[in-house]
Amino acid sequence: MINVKSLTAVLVSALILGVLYLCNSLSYSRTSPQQNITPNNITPKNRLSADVNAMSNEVHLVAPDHLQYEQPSIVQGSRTDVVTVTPWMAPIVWEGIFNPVLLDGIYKPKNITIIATVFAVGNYIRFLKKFLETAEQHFFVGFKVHIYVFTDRPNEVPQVTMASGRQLMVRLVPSSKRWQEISARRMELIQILIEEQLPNNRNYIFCLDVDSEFHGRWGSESLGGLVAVTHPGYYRDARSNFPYERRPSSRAYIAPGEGDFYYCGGAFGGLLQEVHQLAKTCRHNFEADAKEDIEAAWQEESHLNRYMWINKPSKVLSPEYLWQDFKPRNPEIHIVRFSGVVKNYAEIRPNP
Ligand code: UD2
Repeated sequence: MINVKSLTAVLVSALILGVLYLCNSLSYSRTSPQQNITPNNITPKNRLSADVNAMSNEVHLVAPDHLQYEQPSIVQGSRTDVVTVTPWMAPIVWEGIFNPVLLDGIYKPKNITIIATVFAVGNYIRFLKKFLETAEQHFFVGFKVHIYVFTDRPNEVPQVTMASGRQLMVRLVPSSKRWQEISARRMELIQILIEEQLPNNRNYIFCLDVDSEFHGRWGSESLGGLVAVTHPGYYRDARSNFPYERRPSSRAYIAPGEGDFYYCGGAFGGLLQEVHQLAKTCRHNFEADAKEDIEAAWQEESHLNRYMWINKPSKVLSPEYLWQDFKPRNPEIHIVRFSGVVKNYAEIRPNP
């Protein structure tokens, strides 16, 4: 015989559990993926959906139905002269290893925005016109692109006609008497830009030197969680010869037997949340060093190299993605996509 008292107790408990379950589901549905989650308002409850959103761009690659493209092969590749994967299994991007039609077919429907930052402080404003004009021709053509120009001379920002979906944003920054400070402070300003202006962490960002021009496609093949570019000056060298910071007292220190590649300070990128972490860490370490009167050998580039050694990039771009105009092309460089122009340091820098 069922006792009436215990039956009532069971029914009341079931009712309470049901109400609790409903409240719980409602509170989760308020943090649906559509909600605008910024890095500043990520709480433990919505952190998961923000991370999944960002990651899904990286892991969920959907090709358009019936897209026609060349058959891929795992036994014959067009590049046998270079290494195309790191020991931690990240692709190294060279001309010939990727299919631009297929990659654009996968990434264009994702409706992502590519953000680029470029600093043109003091005399470096003179490089901005060519940078912007050539970016129009080669940098993520057909994608939504937002270029943030940081300058102390907003009136000298050139007028460049931009295609639909592409925008230029100008941010005022103070000038400085030291080029080292201008270069290094970029990490702080990139960190703040991401925190305050770029809430959608599904998007990608590339941080680029202004004294450079595009010459060939730089597109969806370069997208990745954390993206580094191998420096054109050192990619054939032994790591003991890399210009890493060698003083153990610096937070950028890397010992002669350590490190993977020497990466450029002039081009790096990835998902917003990854680059935010990188910029925040490099800024913190640069400033902590400064309090102890240490400036790493190559300022933020040294800190970036230290960061990338520990936090391995998920995609490595070959020196096609940042060559130097004064260097003759090596045979493995089939295309130069982006390169630093020849400049007279004494003429353009505020200090020697
Ligand atoms: C290398 C790096 C650079 C940076 C630097 C170390 C490459 C190709 N370049 O170049 O990114 O890591 O070493 O600090 O990897 N800038 C101004 N106004 C100035 C000085 C600099 O706007 O007066 C900005 C500008 O965007 C420039 C960037 O800072 O492109 C780097 O300065 P740089 O080009 O003079 O540094 P460089 O050639 O030593």
